[in-house]
Amino acid sequence: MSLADDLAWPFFDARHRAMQRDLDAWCTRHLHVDHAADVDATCRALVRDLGEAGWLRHAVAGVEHGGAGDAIDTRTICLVRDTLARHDGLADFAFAMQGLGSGAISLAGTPDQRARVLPRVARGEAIAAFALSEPDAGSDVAAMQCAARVEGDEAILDGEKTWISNGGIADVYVVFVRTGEAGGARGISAFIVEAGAPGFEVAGRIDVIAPHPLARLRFTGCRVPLANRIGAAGEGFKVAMRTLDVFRTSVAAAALGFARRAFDEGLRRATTRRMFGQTLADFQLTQAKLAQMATTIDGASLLTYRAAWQRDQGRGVTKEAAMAKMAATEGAQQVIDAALQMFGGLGVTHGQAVERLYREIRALLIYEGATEVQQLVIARELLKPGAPAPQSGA
Ligand code: COS
Repeated sequence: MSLADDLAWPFFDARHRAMQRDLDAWCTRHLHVDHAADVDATCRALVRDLGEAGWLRHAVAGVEHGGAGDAIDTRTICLVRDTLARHDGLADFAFAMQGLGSGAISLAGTPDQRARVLPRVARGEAIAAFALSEPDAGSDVAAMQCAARVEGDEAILDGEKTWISNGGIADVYVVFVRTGEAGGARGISAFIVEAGAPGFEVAGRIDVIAPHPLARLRFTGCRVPLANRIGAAGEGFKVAMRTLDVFRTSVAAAALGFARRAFDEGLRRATTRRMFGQTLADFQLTQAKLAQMATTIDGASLLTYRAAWQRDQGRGVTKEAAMAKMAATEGAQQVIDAALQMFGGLGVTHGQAVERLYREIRALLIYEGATEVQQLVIARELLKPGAPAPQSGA
């Protein structure tokens, strides 16, 4: 269940193995995050360091725009997140949000939009954010109310967004708004909004159990050039879903990184903690727990890298990404909880890795589509007309 073992799977090429080995070594040398320090300053520094070291090139597409390849390589993104998350959750956050925040531009931006934004994101000189959720439109994205009307060659945005990661520190926001070409999902468009645009403000910061930059955004007559629209008018929902197809799989990878770290911590504890004249690992109860944790991690890893590999083959992955996200995040929570239990009272003490992991994993079961949304997505794919029919018995 170590990532080094999983890299032998046929999902990967030699370049993936080399990249992961180098990143892991870089993390050991460079990642010493002070979790007591100011979270905004820490995230800015992490983006800068990841950019300078070249790791953010994997978060954007297009070699001419500073990307590592012409298309986003989902396996690489997942390996980066799996590795960073095992070392430090905030480093994973910093990497992931550069990718999610600029993902719509990588996937559907015009050449001009890509040239304007992606090189800065890849170098860590601009911080990106993805603004989709609203107070009354989280799981039900198509219910969004934040709207834009067109006047000449400008779009004028009015409304609110919430739960926006990097809100407050981002330089570039991809904002999804209702533009009214049709009702529901067919009347949404995506726009690039630069921090500092007149009429755009951070309405408030949100404190969460695993601190990271998170905010509510407000748009009041905020004017942006129509040239900042990503994709065609009314196509924003599909752009959002295509972006999530990539990044949902990578959330699964981050959950895996957390789970692998928890397993390592738990194993170390189990083999060194003595009680009743033996180690914790000598108890069959502990052995059963370790076996369950390892199996959960391997299952989640297979689902995650299956989805990543399948997308890199150019095939649809809506169902596979949803399966991976659901299984890996739910599984990681169980693994982390079991590891924490092995630490007894120490496990809930601030400063312990398992305590931090316990707080860090929780949001992953909610953002980029809660577990219940993933179940909905999987079931819809299974029940779609044209989905493979059940085979009759032998
Ligand atoms: N890729 C491309 N297109 C997609 C797509 C995907 N993965 N998923 C849906 N679409 C398309 C559909 O094909 C449909 O196109 P047509 O209008 O041409 O038929 C359109 O988008 C609308 O799809 P659908 O009818 O499924 O929309 P719903 O409003 O029913 O979508 C779910 C429901 C739950 C799937 C969607 O709202 C969702 O994913 N919600 C969770 C959002 C989320 O992750 N929020 C967190 C924000 S980031 S922290």
